[in-house]
Amino acid sequence: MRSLTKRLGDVIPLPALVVPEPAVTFTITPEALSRAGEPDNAEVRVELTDADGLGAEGYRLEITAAGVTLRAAEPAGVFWGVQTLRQLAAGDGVLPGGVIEDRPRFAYRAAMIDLARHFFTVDEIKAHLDLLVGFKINHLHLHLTDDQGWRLEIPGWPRLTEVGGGPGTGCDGAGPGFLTLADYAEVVAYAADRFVTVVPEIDMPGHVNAALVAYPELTADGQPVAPRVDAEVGYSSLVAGKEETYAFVEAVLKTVADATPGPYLHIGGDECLNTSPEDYRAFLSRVLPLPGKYGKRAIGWHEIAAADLPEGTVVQYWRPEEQDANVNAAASAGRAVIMSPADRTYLDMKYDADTPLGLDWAGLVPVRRAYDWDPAARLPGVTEEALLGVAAPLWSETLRSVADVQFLTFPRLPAVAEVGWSRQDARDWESFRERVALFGPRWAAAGVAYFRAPEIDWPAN
Ligand code: TNX
Repeated sequence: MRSLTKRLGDVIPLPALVVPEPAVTFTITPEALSRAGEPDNAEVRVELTDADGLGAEGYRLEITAAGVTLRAAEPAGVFWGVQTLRQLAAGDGVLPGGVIEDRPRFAYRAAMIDLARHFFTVDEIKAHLDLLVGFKINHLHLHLTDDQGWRLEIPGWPRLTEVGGGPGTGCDGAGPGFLTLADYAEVVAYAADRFVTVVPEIDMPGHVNAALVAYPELTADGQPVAPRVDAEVGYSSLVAGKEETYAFVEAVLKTVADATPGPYLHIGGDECLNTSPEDYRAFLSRVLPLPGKYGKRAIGWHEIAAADLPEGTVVQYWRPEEQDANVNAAASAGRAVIMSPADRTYLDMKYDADTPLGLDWAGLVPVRRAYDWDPAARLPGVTEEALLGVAAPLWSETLRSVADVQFLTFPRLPAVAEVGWSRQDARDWESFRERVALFGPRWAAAGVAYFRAPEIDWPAN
């Protein structure tokens, strides 16, 4: 293990440019750090200026013996600069001297949490978000509905949450609960205060058993179906040939669009194994225009690339396969792509064969696998220009607590966050391995139940 002398580049994600001034340090007080970003802070002077060409999220930090100057063109850049300062100040408040100039590779850097298979409360979501923003994650994707539960109140459709969010919902019946629209607004506002955009997902036409249980008029024959709390996928479907389907879908999407200030509405579209290809395309031809009708951009899991995609539609690639002709065609036609290949970014995959939580259908995902890949080289023909960014989904079939969430998220989320923020040619596994080790004692002190991955030389906690 190397010595614990602080270095200016010991930041995750790795900044674009680091110019250390090794003879210089500045010691910051906890008070000044907590007020960083506010005016009249003598220790951290903030300047909003676009003189440096830092872009929407970039920032410039200069640490001298006299104090810290943080410059950015936009408030988001100030916020990310403060996250860098927090990491550098960790422990003793000593900041290494020098200059950092930083800006992200991708505009979309997301973490997803599945509230359907196991519900997490507003306070739990907020606490999780606080840990994510430290790594400059700027989108929080909420998977709100699935076979085992429906987690967002929809006025006019009360049984969705009365039944779909009630006792006995979630995998093994162990994850009940739902967000009222007021709860959702609270999460959205909390995220916005941290420069994070909430991306709500209503999964359809598959993954809808909870909705069918609540409203049997949505089933093919109008007969009730039984609730399910197992982890199977691909058995439920909305009915493409029924007008009731579209009345329901439009009411839901309008409610979610109205409640969401961010630009995206995720309509799912994955694993529709019980929907014929014709019905799938017919369904999407009516549903994909709806986000646009309500002022949003549609995102869908990449199976939607089998349908005609309206301009502006975003495709989220999730499979472990090495190519997908439809995604290729969509990218060639100018549709943006989010990369979340399961064999790299799925936080619910086991780290190794002994990991007590998680799944392994996409293989094991040790920290190095989550780190050591290039999103622009993942699918042949889907290059940098087509990419909106990177996302790390956490599906919750096996999760029962916040500690479970943290165990699968840390340290892999920081790895994916660096994939999304830092320049490919500057990234290096050995460097990441050293930098991430520094977070062990910090997470331990904060009570974060991270996984002490054997690939990393963690200091004693
Ligand atoms: C596949 S990823 C799913 C989810 C499961 C996940 C478990 C995706 C778009 N669909 O329904 O929860 O695998 O890893």
